[in-house]
Amino acid sequence: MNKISAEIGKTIGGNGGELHQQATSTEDRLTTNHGVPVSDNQNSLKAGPRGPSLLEDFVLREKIHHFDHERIPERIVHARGSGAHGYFELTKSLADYTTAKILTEVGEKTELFTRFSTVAGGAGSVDTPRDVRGFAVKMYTKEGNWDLVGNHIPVFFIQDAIKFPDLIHSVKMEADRGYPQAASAHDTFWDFIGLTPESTHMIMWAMSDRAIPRSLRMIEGFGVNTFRLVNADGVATFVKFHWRPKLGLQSTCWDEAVKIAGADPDFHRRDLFDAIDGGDFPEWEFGVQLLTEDEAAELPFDILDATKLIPEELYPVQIVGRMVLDRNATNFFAETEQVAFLPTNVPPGIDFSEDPLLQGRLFSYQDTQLSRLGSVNFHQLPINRAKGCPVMNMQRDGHMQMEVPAGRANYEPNTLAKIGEVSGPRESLTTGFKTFPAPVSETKVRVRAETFADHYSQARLFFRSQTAPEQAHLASALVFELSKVTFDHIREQVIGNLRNVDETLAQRVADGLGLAQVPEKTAAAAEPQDMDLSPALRIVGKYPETLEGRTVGILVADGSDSATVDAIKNAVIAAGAKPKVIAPKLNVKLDEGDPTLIDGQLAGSPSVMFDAIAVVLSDAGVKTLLKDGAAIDYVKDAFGHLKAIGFSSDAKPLLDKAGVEPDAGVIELTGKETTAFIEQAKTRQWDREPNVRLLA
Ligand code: HDE
Repeated sequence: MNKISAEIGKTIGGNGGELHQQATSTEDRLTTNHGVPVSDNQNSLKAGPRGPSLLEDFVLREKIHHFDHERIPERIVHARGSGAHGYFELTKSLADYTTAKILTEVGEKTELFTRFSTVAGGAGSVDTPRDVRGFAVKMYTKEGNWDLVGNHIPVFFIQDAIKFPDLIHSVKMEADRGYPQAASAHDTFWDFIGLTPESTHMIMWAMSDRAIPRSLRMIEGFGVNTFRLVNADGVATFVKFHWRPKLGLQSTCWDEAVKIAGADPDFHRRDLFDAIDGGDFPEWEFGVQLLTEDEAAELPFDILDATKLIPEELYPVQIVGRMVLDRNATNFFAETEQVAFLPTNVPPGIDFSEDPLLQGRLFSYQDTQLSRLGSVNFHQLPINRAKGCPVMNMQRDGHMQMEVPAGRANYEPNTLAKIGEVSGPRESLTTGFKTFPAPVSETKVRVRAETFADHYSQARLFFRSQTAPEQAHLASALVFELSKVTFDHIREQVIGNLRNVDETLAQRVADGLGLAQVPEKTAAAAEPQDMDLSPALRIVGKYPETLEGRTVGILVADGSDSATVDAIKNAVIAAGAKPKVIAPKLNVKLDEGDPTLIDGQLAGSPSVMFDAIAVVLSDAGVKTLLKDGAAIDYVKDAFGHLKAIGFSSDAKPLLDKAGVEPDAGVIELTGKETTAFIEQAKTRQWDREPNVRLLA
């Protein structure tokens, strides 16, 4: 602030001018966007201290003008996202199948940027709705960017790209009323789903607990569409891509997800940021399922149909690499918001299949970037720029050109642009991208292939492969969603479809909704088949039980025993998790010692934010907390959400008031013994569920 304005600031009642530092050199000097030094960033230019403001004030006008245009259109789908930088490392060569260097050079690390997202909600919506999660990875390979733009569910709602706008319109907030936000539990979505039986398999996944993940660090990822790998001999192999979280796959309970949305709308974004910030880098295995054309032809479904998966029991996922996310974005907008994924970004050696959903995606993403980022030069933004290799061609100019191409030759071939001995850049028949010459010779038609007709067998496979608690959650999710539907005929249509999946499921949903009878069964285009169950489709039991990467909330108050608190903290850390000490006030006097700072204030840190809880209270402490609804809910919710609860003996009255009944997951902490508590904290208490919740 300069002298005059500081004086004016003081004269007219102060604007904090005396708190503002002055620049000391050109290095720390505030400037306009054009580099003109700014003398006063607190006051606009006025005719006299009390105005009016002057149009001449270019500092003010530039600042407001830029601010007015700070937002770009959010993504029409996947608007809400969180991203991080990291690397891919190949652990096993796929040279027999592909020439892509990223899949053949074992040990090479390739920089990448990953963006996770929800699908339906806007950019400012909450992190924990029931929804599909996007799992998009941009790998900056030596042969150009490879964008593997997948989801956390291996199948999709529709088979043909032409249905995508209808699907998305139906799930987004309803056209006339502008709600609900980030929710599928409404008429238009289920209207579309009921009339689109091909979506039934995906609905099974979307109604399962997979759609309410505990953490973005604990989701699987899938390329969904079938791709091809092409080797040096030009031989193609069909491939499905998989990401597997090292921390295992974990979900929340529905009631928990709803409460997290209120307690911390940024729950997943914060969790990812904090983990990476704290050096706890999330990691995924990268795997492939490989099939020859002949093997694909033998499958009882079409490999080009994105509503189908290939059971891992038939074609195991071969782990060939890993992804580590080890750096948060420096700037959310510049990176996470402006990152532009294109399924068309594939290096030589990876190619597309004829999957009609994928084919539609191949032009859509390029197109959407133009309306979102506003320029054909969006690839020049730092986050989108190919980093593993030079980018050279004769494309020029355009809105927001950020390069300054030198030379006269902006055409090819030419003799004027010299790169070493060559007048380049030039095409390369040996290393350039070559499309796999899949034979095409057919009549032009608008039809759905007969091989896409079976809409229910894999939905049945999914439902029947789940464990009992998972089936109950799935059925209950359907009840919840359909209870929000206001038209009987829509509900009936959906349940009529479900009868093709599993009669007991349809019955449970009808009972859960209180329908007098199960609606009429929908005629299936192809009779559903029973397939061998696939345990790989479960969450429960699929990965080893662990506390790694999780958080344990330890509720304390003045007078709590510090030795017990320390013992739990140490045991939690030893198990790879984070302890968070929660108390009614930010400072607490354990054992009546000196006040220590805790991690979270009780009202703002409900137990939904933790994977297990411990309650360590003195006799006096518990008496106070018995009058605090937040403390009672803390315990009640943890019990209802099937979490392990460790407690000191004096804390027992709080558990009683919260309605906690003894079971294997409710453990009295005696002395420094924490083993039983830590063991139970590694898993949800599924056996408890029938005692705390009525499920369909
Ligand atoms: Fe997308 N999708 N999609 N999608 N999709 C977009 O592209 C589209 C589909 C997926 O973090 C958009 O840049 C069509 C399947 C992810 O930035 C848009 C069809 C799968 C993301 C678009 C599909 C996906 C998108 C919106 C049917 C799983 C977020 C903004 C033919 C394999 C990427 C954008 C990010 C984003 C179109 C279907 C995954 C509009 C037309 C199937 C993870 O171009």
